[in-house]
Amino acid sequence: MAINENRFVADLHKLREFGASGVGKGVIRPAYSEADIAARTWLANRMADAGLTPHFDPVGNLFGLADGPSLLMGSHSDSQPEGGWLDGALGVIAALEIARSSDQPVSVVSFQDEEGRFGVTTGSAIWSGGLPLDQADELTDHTGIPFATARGAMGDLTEGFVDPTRFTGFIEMHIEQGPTLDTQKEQIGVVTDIVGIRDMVVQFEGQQNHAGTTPMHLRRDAFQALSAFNTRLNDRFRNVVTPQTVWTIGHVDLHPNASSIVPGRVRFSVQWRDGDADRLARMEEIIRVTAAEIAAEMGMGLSYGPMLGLEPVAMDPSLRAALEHGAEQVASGKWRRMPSGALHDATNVSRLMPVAMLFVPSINGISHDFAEDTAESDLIAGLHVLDHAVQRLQPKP
Ligand code: HGY
Ligand code: MN
Ligand code: MN
Repeated sequence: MAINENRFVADLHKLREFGASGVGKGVIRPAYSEADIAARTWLANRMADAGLTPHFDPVGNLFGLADGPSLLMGSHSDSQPEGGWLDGALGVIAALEIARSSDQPVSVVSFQDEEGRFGVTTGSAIWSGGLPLDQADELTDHTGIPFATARGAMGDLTEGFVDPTRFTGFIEMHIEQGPTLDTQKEQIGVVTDIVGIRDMVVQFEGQQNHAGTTPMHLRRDAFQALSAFNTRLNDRFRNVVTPQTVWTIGHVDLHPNASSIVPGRVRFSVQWRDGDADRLARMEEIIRVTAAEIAAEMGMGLSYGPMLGLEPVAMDPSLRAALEHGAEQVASGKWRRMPSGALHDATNVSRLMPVAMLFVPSINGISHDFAEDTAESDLIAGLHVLDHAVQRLQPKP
């Protein structure tokens, strides 16, 4: 059966209705939210309609299983707290369309908490054995809710973990989430490698006090500590990083966060990414040394939350070659090989089986924002590349 472009586009828009933000095409569908669980329930029904057997594992990863050995395709359907409609959703719905049109068995997956409400690509990290379930259960989100409690919201739906040996490989289609393809007016990116990441929480504890009466030289102000730490860190990193290295302080919890109180405590995330594991380790050392210096100089207590991370990984050459062949058929002269600076479930799945990834452009390179979008013609081009690749991978009689 041929792929059905209209059905693919209609399902993508249907998924967008779960947690629609009302701003552009944006969605608010964080892992285990009501909208996320409703979307997964709808997806499970679409999988069943496609002749697949829906299966929720203990952490809410949703599989649509084909009978016997199969290729696995998909991505995630949870979103960032302010997310775009395609990040993850595209890979899941494209997989569904391939599964219902392909001659060979294709299973579909939507991993849970790829966006890291509780960690880094949590659902696929647990399934792949990279993160033990008992350790994951102790992780908390930024409001203090434990992972164990959140996944309990899916309790009635879940069964055991799926045996990964039933899958012959994994292909994930995704939006690029960066400017390269859009700037170069290209349609397809075939991923060569996915960068590695480290992510941890740092806390400075000073002394909360009155903002009118506490002399400047007696303060132990947690915000001033964070500010000094950030400036010194940027300076120190300059000797170590490349133009591709990135680091972000993206979440800051300043206590008690009031205009007339010298803040006594700050807890903040530090995340850094690079394609070289040695560089990631060197950056961690710099972070820890710098934080300890600031704490000593400014009279702060210093503590760290759990350090999470994923190693850089290369894509499987034969799956990648099938995608390259498809890209040449569909978008000759308008595709490239490229690394991924964003993280993906494929990194975790590569512990279990060969993996490969395909990108389509992000308009203006914007993602993790309600404004995220891709031209419909590019979404459809990506779907056709997948279709070509899957046909090429079909076992020869
Ligand atoms: O942060 C990432 O790279 C991914 O979108 N979760
Ligand atoms: Mn994603
Ligand atoms: Mn994302």
